[in-house]
Amino acid sequence: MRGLVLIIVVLTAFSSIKAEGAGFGEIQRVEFNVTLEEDIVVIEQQGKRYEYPPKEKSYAGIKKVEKGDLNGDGVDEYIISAQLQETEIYYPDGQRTELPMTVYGTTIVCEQHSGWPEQLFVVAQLSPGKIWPSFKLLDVDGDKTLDLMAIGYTYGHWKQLQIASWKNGRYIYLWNKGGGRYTSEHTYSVREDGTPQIKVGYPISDKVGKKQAYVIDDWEMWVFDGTEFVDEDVELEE
Ligand SMILES: [Ca+2]
Ligand SMILES: [Ca+2]
Repeated sequence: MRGLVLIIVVLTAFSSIKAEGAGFGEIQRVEFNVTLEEDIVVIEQQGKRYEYPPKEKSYAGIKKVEKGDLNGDGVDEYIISAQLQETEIYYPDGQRTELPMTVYGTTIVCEQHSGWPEQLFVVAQLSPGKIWPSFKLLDVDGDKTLDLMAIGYTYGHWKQLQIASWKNGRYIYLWNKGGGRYTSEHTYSVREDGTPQIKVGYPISDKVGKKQAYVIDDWEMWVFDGTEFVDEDVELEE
């Protein structure tokens, strides 16, 4: 038993380091454990156990699981979206902030290693928006390898995106703008000539009578220039 515990501790440390090295370590979320039990995906976190497919309908839990080869090595990764409890956040400097009990939506990429087929190693974590996490696997940058578009929503029901792509041995963001609460809305589409674009809306606070409301009336268009998304208006001015 002690040997098993030690292995899990070492593996957890290993996957944390990997996730940070992959450029996703700006904010370290609550650690959780992802395993496979036959065909059931299990996330254990804060003493809670979430299964997919879920046994019952619940607000918190695993919402979507797909397999896809994101790093082009011929082996499928597990991509998992889940709505999880959140009680604290760890920052890279070790600082810890306690939060009121709430939930956050997250999408993780997990690798399955042949030595421990039942353990899924979290190698990347994206958390756009706050609620209703989901994702799409699609080749945004046109290099013939699938990229991960993580989708979330804010409480204003604005859709927010983060896009991760495997480049030179690590995951990098192709798109990571906004993502907080009440900050922006992102709409992805592809032009007729094949150029990906993301329309970004910025809400402003507007006082309607005594009520404070947020409305979006400020829009930008970002286009993919082959390497990154650039603001179309800024590009035109040059
Ligand atoms: Ca792979
Ligand atoms: Ca790609």
